[in-house]
Amino acid sequence: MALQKGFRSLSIFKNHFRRISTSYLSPKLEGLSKDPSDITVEEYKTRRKNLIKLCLDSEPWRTSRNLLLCVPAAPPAYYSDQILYPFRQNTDFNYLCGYPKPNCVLILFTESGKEENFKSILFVPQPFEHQRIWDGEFEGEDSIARSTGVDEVKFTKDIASFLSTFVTDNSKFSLWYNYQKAVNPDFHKSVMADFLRQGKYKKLESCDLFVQSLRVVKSPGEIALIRKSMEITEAAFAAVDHMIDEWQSKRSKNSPLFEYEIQAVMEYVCQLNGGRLAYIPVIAGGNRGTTIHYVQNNHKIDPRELLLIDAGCEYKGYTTDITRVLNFSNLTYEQKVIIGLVQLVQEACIQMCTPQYSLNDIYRRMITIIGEYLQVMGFLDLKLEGKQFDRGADRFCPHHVGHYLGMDLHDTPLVSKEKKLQPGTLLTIEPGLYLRPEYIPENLSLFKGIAVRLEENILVTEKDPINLSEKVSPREKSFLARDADECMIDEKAQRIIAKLISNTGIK
Ligand SMILES: [Mn+2]
Repeated sequence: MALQKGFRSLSIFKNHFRRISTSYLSPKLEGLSKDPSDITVEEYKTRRKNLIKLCLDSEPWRTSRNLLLCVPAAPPAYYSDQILYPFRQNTDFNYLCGYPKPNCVLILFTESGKEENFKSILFVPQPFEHQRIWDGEFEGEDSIARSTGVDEVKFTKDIASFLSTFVTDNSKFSLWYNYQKAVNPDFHKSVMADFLRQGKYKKLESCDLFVQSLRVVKSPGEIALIRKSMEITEAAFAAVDHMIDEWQSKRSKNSPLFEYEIQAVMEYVCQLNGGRLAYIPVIAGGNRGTTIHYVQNNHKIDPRELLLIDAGCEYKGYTTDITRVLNFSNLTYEQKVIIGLVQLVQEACIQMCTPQYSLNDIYRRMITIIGEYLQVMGFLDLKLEGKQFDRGADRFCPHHVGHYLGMDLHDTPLVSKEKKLQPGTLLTIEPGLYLRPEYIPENLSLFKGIAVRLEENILVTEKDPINLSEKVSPREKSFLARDADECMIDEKAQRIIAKLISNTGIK
């Protein structure tokens, strides 16, 4: 039985490679730009300096300006006994020093009379004897200090004694440590819980909001890495386009295409280029797209249905997050109407990605346009107003218009979505419409099960927003422009939408 199964999967494997090893893949990959430089040591130093400044400036009236700031690295995560998941560093720790190993602790502190000259110590686990046999050679303290730019590298076993000396030397200090959300529970239990119990600090606060308020504005070095991550995403979507073309040209009843095959190709292209998928992608055919977090990806693709792909790449800690909708046969009128609407909403929302607006401003605009259109179409009662109107529209688009993007997929969640966008901020704009059958009146039953989300990654500037993802599965190649006229919604509907958009005051 096992052998037979083995043979079966071998043939799938071959078939799969035939699909992706043809000429279309390699030129695309060779065309990728040179690897941008990593974040420099100088930039890590600047980030730490900016953070200290924010903490000190938050209490200008204090007589004592001493502080002790503690940011732990993530612990390793286990899949099962001793078997590791791929390691992912605590993002704030990564942002502040870039050191990629688990169970470290970064401490920044100022001492009496030398507030402007803060010091940084990176505590790393001391390698036990023979560890190199399991984990490779220990890098060495000097090398770690050079690559992170910290003043000193010590071993984590010495943190407790460092803390007690600090307390003796500095009677008044504020402690910056997020004890409510201990990033590293073992470190919290073994060191910090006791230190907190002693209560020697004058004030206890978390610096998470300050770190995130720095992270939300991207530096040129970060934008270069994001662009590279985007190029890989572009290559991954292009490989999918080609795989689908090939599948369609040779389509037969005996050769189904499964959603996970698309996931596999994207994973392959990301890894081949030094990245990885940033999250489990959503590869959802037809009605499954109305389940926002559908990640099973185990169904056959029905060429009569739309296919929603939400996927992104993480490259050197920087993430992209893209959604496209593909079709395999002529679109139905209903599909065209929904796609056309989402496209127009998206264009209107992207125009708002400027320092005049906040994410929530854009969200409210999206809900207004979607709701009014759904009323015109007969999906929502024309009499709905206020909260009921919002609730009605929310059924068809139950998520926000977007989120900040960067090192994390849902980046800097502590930065309010009411805050006006700042130049250098990266965000997603991802309006969607999900026509779950239970919300669709019978006279509109042909709309049942249609799911469309279009997601772009937008960089806010002083002037016009920049769409970093416009080359990802560009519209010429995806359904929207395979046949441009085909895809436009009819003139009357277009006029209605144009009017609705102009009513919202967007130019
Ligand atoms: Mn997203």
